[in-house]
Amino acid sequence: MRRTQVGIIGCGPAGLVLARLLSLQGIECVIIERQTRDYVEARIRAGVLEQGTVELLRQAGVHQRMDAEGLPHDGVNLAFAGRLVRIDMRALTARGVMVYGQTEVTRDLIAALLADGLDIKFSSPAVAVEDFDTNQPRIIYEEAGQRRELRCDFVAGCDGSHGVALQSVPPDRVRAYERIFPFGWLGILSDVPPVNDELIYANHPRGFALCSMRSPTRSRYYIQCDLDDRVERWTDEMFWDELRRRLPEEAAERLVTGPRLEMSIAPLRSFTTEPLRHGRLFLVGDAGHIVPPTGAKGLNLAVSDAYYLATALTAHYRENREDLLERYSETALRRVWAATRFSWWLTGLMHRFGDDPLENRLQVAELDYLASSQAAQTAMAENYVGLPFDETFT
Ligand code: FAS
Ligand code: PHB
Repeated sequence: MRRTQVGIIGCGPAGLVLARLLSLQGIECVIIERQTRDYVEARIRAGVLEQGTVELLRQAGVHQRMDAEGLPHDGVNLAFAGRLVRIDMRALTARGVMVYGQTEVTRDLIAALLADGLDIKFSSPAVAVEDFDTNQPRIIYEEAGQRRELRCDFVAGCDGSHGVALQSVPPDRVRAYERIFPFGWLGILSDVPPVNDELIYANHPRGFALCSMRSPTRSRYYIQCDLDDRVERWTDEMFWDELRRRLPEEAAERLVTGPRLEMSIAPLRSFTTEPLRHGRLFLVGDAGHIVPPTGAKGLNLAVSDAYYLATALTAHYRENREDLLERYSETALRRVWAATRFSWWLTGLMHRFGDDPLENRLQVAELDYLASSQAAQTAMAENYVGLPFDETFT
């Protein structure tokens, strides 16, 4: 039976950032990942990094490509009623965001960890976490079809939504808060120049639209779609036509279209479990909470959870302290709830929920207020660039 200090289930941003921060502190860990390396490195997900995430990736020494290829953004744009309003985040908060794909962040972290000799067991699905109420928890996993056990001091469940970590906890020990939104996002990735040099979030009577990018030559667009919609139903032309309809004229005219590299539908869901600690099992990232992607918070929350847990584990191993491990759940959840509230608010403001014309009129009225109030813009900007980490957590 293999033994390690921290057993990590999942090779997404949460597991990778945690492993990197722990390795830099000389704390031994092993990552158990059910997919192949190629699969993990090909996944297309988030694209906006908060300033706090950018600073943490620099501290972790995995920033070279991000700083060379990432796109720093000082502003974000809201489109509604034919208008385009820019929120100058830099002027309002002295902070910005970085547009750099989660795919690239994942590749950079895996490369750095493997270069340091970290053991990442790809194609090894974990099937259960056991004995997490003792000081010797075990991860049961399969490797090359064989049942294996990894004995640890601590287990970090970084296995995303519907992972085995949370499923290993008796339901009566978990409080869950869930909302499934009555629509999804149909997203396209295409090698065309972005319609704008900053993101555009569009509120339109036909539904929400988002203009994002991965580079000056690769764009990522989303349109609100019905939950039961199917990618097969959409030709590229249909997607571009519908997107064009939902953008203000000045942007619609500039839209460059092209063939899809990828097209997929993501459901919109808000899900939070409490607590994030069960004995010596810690939930990190999507394993403990999901936010709708409107606020671009999912990846960033995975990183902040990993930061808090790495800080707590380092204090445990270095100074034999238990206080930060005890405070991990409440501290991480405080930031999670703040991001959940913001993602909920922006989703409510920018999406079409039904045919009630009053609803859209109220949304436009709130957007009009946002366009004219520095106080409202500052509130939005400080949430979008990312609320500060808890400085007392040291
Ligand atoms: P992840 O889901 O990234 O990683 C979990 C890992 O655990 C995966 O590699 C999985 O294979 C592995 N795993 C699962 N079960 C396992 C088991 N039993 N054994 C071993 N390994 C196991 N956020 C945005 O801000 N913008 C977006 O546009 C956006 N788009 C998204 C699209 C999709 C389809 C999804 C699902 C999420 C999207 N998100 C987006 C949110 C996303 O960025 C997540 O918040 C982020 O990936 C969370 O990172 P992790 O917690 O590491 O979980
Ligand atoms: C993306 O670029 O994929 C993206 C950007 C902002 C969001 C969601 C997704 O809010």
